Amino acid sequence: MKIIHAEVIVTCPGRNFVTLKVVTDQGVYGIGDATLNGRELAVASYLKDHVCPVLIGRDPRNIEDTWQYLYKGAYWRRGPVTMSAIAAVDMALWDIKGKMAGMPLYQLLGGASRERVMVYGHATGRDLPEALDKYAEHIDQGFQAIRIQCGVPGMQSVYGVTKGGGAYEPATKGWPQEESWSSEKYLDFIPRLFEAVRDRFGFETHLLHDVHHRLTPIEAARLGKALEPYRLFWMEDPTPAENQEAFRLIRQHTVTPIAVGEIFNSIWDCKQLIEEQLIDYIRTTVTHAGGITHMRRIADFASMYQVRTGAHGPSDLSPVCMGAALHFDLWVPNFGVQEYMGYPQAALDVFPHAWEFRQGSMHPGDAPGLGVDIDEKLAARYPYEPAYLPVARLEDGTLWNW
Ligand code: CS2
Ligand code: MG
Repeated sequence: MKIIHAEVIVTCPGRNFVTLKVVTDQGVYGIGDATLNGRELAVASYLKDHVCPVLIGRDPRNIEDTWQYLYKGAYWRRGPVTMSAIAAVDMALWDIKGKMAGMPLYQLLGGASRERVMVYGHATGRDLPEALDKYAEHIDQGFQAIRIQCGVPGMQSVYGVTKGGGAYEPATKGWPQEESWSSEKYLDFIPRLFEAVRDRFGFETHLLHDVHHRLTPIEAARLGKALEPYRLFWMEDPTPAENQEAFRLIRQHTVTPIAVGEIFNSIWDCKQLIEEQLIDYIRTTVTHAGGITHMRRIADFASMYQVRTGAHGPSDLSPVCMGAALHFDLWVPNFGVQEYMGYPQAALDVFPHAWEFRQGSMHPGDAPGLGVDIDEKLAARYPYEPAYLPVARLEDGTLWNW
């Protein structure tokens, strides 16, 4: 069996997505997601110019060998562009293997460890009353886990909150938007948000919050401690994680669980955080962390330290990644939760999928392989549109972590 064709499809049904399609000499093909928000064409070129040519003639059944070939063979290891490209190939090959076997991917991984996958949705409000209303809507939709983000009094823009209300999409067309940030205002307000949520809704629902890399370690420690009475499921990305030792300081002060890893792309990025048990949930994703093959390695390593998975699932990872993630989640023994932000209707139409959402949980479906396809004709109707993630500055103009 041989790969005879590999191509990259870039489409913008509401937002940009990069998809790899790998075709075999037996008529079976597989697809993989290679979307890296705001830097899409770098991965598209990596695939088109450097990876697709060397895939031709390879046996698609040898997934591990192909993974090692692309990882070790490039000499230049890791990084989001490289690892997203490898991930797309890996996903496509697992898709092919599943189709050949006539089995959904989760069956190839070892079968289902649970009936369905618990997902968390985003309740976001420009102010406290709106945030609480959104939280109530999520409870009505059946979510058992809800992330809450809220506008902060005195601050013009906050991560995770749309200016006009409605679904959050951080990437914007044109020049990167500039947001301003005050850790002081944020730290003063956030405990009041959680107090209000627990007062009104009680403790039945898992409560999550994303700090989005904004605090220093000691500030993060203070926040974690202040939030303890509200028993969070997790506090996400409390401080940038390039320096993993920083999390020791946070851990010395608080038992609020910590989730990190959405911008990580290899097991090496999370090694110290996991082996020193400095985090509770690892948020790497199939697309950005080297595909199913590498995610499996990360999850197995994490399981040795009772760290559970909590994969990133924003709208900027395509419905192809969502399918792969759900197969993985259904199998992985140390599953925690899966993020699900949802998609614009146009994106759902371009990517016909077997996965489904119902009452706060999801299932990947039982179609062979990933159970996700791409409608290429429809995709061609939505050409690529340059878009950037915002940048954040402190109130005095200093560039900060967005
Ligand atoms: C976020 C993302 O989902 C999350 O937790 O942190 O929205 C992230 O900002 C985007 O994926 C960036 O592209
Ligand atoms: Mg996040």
